[in-house]
Order: sequence, then structure tokens, then C-alpha cells
Amino acid sequence: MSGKVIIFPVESNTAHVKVTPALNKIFFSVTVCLRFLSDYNKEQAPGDGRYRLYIGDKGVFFYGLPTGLNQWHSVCVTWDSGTGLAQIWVNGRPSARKALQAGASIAGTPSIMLGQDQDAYAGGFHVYDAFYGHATDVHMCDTVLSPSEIKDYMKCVISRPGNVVDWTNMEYSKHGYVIVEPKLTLTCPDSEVA
Ligand SMILES: [Ca+2]
Repeated sequence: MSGKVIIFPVESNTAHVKVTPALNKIFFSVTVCLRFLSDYNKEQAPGDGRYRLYIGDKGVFFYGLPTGLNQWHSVCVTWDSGTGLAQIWVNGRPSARKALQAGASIAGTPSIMLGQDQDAYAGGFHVYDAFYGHATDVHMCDTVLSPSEIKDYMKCVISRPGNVVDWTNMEYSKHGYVIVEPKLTLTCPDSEVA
């Protein structure tokens, strides 16, 4: 998928990309990075500086982060079971680190999907929780990336490709109305990283 972008052109409760992980294990820490562009601006949209991360059935909000419409955002989320600390980075800006599910783990065969929120394992889609827009450079790692590795990612330098999901070598299948195309625009111009 190197140099490619996934486009979800409509709101739906069907369109998604299923990703086959390269590694199956019990996760006690995780980092997920991706870039997205959208003009989603409804009530539940991240148009208000707000992001939410779930581990299992518990979620935490992060506020005051870049969410501008029609511009690319580079996002990394990290979570570590030992400390219970979760954090999100957007365009080079780190959030406060917040408590989320200390001592928990992510076990079982992972069901990894882009474009839909899974309220149930591999299902439970709702149109109002769907993503539409563009997404690229998806990586997932079984450790917490260092701040310098995350800043590299924000600058479009992939210094540590994901060992669970690696965009450059990602096995996936498309479902519903999903287009995969070459990247036509820069995806890192708005990074605040110097
Ligand atoms: Ca949902």
C-alpha cells in the first residue's frame, strides 16, 4: 500500500477495509498511527478538538487537538497496560497522558478494520460511527513508540514500521464502497513538528 490512500466516499454501515495482522499475541501495549482527511462535521464529529480512544469497553477523551476539516492529520495513539497511560499525538502535538484500563490486555485473534467502529467482534456497525474521507499510512505496533519515533511519523518518516500492521506490506480486503488509489496530495504539510 506504499504511496496509496484509501477513500471511503460515502457514509455507510458497510464500507470497510479488513486488515490481516502480521502478528497474533496478547497485547499489553500498543501504538496505532494513521493519517486522515475528512470534512465530517456533524455533532459527533471530531470537529471540536476532541478525540476518543477505547481499550475494550472503556474510553477516554482528549481535548484541544487539531481537527480541521479538509486537511491531513497525522495521528498516533499509544496505550500501556503496566502504567495504564494512554496518549494521543496529532500533527506533532502530544496530548496529556490519561488513565485507561491499567492491567488490561487485548487478547484473542485481532479483528482490525478501517472505516467502521466495531461494537461487536467483526461487526456491530452503525452509519453514525462510520469514517468517511481519506486514510493512509496505517501502522500498528505492539509497543509504545518513543516520542522521537512518533515525531518522525508526523514528518512522514516511518522510522519504525508497525510489526502488527505495516502499511508498506499490509494484507487487506475491501468491503463495500471503498477505493484504493495512489496518493495525489501531500499528507504531511500541516505537521507542527519543526
Ligand atoms: Ca459504535
